[in-house]
Amino acid sequence: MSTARSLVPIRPASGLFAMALVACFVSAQPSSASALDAARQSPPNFVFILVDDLGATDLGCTGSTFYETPHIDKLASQGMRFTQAYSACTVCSPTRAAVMTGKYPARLHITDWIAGHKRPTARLKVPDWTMHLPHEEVSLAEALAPAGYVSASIGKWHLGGPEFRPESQGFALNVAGSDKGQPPSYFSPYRISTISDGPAGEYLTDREADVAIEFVEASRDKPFLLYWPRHAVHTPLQAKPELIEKYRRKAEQHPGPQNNPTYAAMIESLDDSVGRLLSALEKFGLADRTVIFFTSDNGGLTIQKNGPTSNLGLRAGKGSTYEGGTRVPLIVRWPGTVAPGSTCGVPMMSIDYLPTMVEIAEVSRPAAPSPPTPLPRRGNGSVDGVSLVPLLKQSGTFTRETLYWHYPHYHPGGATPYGAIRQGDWKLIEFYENDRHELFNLKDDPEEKQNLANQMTPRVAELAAKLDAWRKEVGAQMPSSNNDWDGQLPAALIVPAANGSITLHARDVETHGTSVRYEPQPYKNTVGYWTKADDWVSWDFQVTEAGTFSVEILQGCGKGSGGSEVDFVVGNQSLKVVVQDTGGFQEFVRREIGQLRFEKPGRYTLSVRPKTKPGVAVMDLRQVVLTKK
Ligand SMILES: [Ca+2]
Repeated sequence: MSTARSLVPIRPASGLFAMALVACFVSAQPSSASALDAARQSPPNFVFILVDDLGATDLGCTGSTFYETPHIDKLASQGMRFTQAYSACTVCSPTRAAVMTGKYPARLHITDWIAGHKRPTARLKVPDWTMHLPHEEVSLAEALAPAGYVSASIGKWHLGGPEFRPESQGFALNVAGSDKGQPPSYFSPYRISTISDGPAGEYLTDREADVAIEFVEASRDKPFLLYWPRHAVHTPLQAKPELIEKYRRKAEQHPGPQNNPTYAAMIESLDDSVGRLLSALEKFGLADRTVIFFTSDNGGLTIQKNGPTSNLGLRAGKGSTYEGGTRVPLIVRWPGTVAPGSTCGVPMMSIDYLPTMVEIAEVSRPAAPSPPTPLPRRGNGSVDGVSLVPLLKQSGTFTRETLYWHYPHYHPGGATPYGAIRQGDWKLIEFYENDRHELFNLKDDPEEKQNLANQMTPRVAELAAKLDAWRKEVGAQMPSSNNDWDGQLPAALIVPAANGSITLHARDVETHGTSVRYEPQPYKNTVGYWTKADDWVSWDFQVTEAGTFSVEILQGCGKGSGGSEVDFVVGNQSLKVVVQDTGGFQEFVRREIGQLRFEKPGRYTLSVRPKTKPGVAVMDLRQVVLTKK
C-alpha cells in the first residue's frame, strides 16, 4: 500500500440525503430517442454482483481447474482483477453492511451473521451487537439517489427483519431479499416471502437472472444500480441434476481438493446467470456504460469434509481468522476506463465500494454546476472506505496504510473472538480469549504457516497498538468475561427431571473426533458436522432410580445421506439404529429406538458410535430422551 499523499479528496460532512425513489420497474416502456440521449449523458450504471460464500479460488480465472466459469473469466479478461481483495468480515451480514455503507462492521456494531452463533458456556461472552442495518445509515442506493439513480436489490439481503428490508434503504425494488441467510430451497417452491414461486423445478439462480434482466431492461433510460446479491453458492448444496452428473464424472478424474460435484454445478449455474446478464446488457446497448463489480461476501466454505470447496493456497475458510475466511475474488469491468485483462495487487476491502461508486457517479457526470455527491456522514460515524478509482484508472495515488477486522464472536469455521490488522505485507491477529498474537508475512508466507509473533515483538507491539487505537476510534464492542464459562469444569452430569425422564441435549454433548460438534441455536441446536464415521459422541448422566427406560431420539438426515448404522451404547447394552433420511439435516423426526435397563442408580455414559456413513454425514442429533417405563 502506498504511503504517498492521497489525491482522492474525502469530502466534508453535509446535510441529510433526500430519498427520492419513486420509479417503478414492472412495466418497461419503449425508449424514446430523447430518453436514450439523456441516458447517454447520465452517469454510468452499476451492476454489483455479490456472490454468497464464493471462495477466492473458486473461479477459473483465479486458479480453479475443477469449476468452469467461462463467462466470469471473460468478464475478468475485459476488466481488472484484484488479487488481494478482502471481505470486511469472515461471515455474511457484516460484509453486506459494509458494502451498503462503506463502514467497518465494528463501527456499525454489526459484527456477526444475523442472528449469529450462541455459545453460552464459552470463555467470553459476545457483546450485545446490532442485528439489522439501522435506517439512519446511508445505503449505496441512498448515496447514489441524488445523482438520479434508481436501485434494485435482487437476491439475498440478510440485514434485518421485515422493517429493515432493501425498501427501507432506498431500493425501489426488492426481490427475494429478507432476513434469511440462505434459501430453504434452490428449487421452486422457494419458501421466501419476497419472491413468488416459479414453475415446478425452476432454479433460483436462473430466476434471479430473469428478474435482473427485467430490471435492467426497464431501467435502461436512467442510471441504475443493480445490487445483485446472489443466494448461490451458499448451502444448501442443491444443483441441476444434469450438471451434478457432469461434475461427478469430472471429479472421477480430478482428485481434489476442489471436487464437490454439486458445488461445481452451483457455480456453473451462477456463471450461466452472469453470462445471461452480460448478454442482456449488450442487447440493450448498455454494456459500454455499465460498471460491473463481481465479488463475494466471505471466503469459501471449507468446514465440511469433502467440501464444499477448498481455498487452495489460502489457510482455512469462511468463519476463520485466516486468509481463507476473508479473501474474496473481485473483478471490476468499466469499459473505456479500466484496462482489459489488468490485475491489481493492492489490498482492498468491502468498505471501498461505496466511495468508489460515489466517485464514479460524480466524475462521469457532464461538467454541470450541480453540487458534487457528498460521501454519507449520517448514521454512526463516517465512511471508512477509500475510493478505488485511482487503482481502476491506474493514475493518481491511492493511500491507505492499514485494514482492520473485528469479530468478537465464535464460529464453527474456527474463529474465536479476534481482531486483525493488515499493514503492508504484515498481518497481525489478536485473539481476545487470551490476548495471544499471531503475526504473518503474507508476501513470504501466504498460507500463514509461520507465526512470527515471538520473533518480532516490536512489530507485534506496533501493530497491536494500531489495532487497539482503531477499535477505540470506531467504537468496537468487545466481548466480556463469561461467568458461565465451562472450560475448566468437568463435564456436567445430567440429572433426571422430576418425572424421572432424562433428556440428553445436543448442547451438553461431549464430542470425540475431529469434525463432529455441537452446532448452536437458534437455527441448528444439534450435534452436527458429523462427516466422519470415526467421530463419536457421548453424554454422562445420572440415574436416580433403577428400572427400564425407553429411548427416543430426535434425528435429522439430509436427502441421500440416510442409512448410516449407529450404535447407542451404555455399558454392555447396545441399541442399533439405521439413520432415517428425513429430507434435510435440520428436518428432525422423533424415533423410539428401544429400551435400556439400569440395574442400580448411579452414573452412566451413553456413547453414540457410527459404524457406517454412506452419505455426506451420519446425521444431526438434537436430543436423546430416556423415559422411565
Ligand atoms: Ca456468506
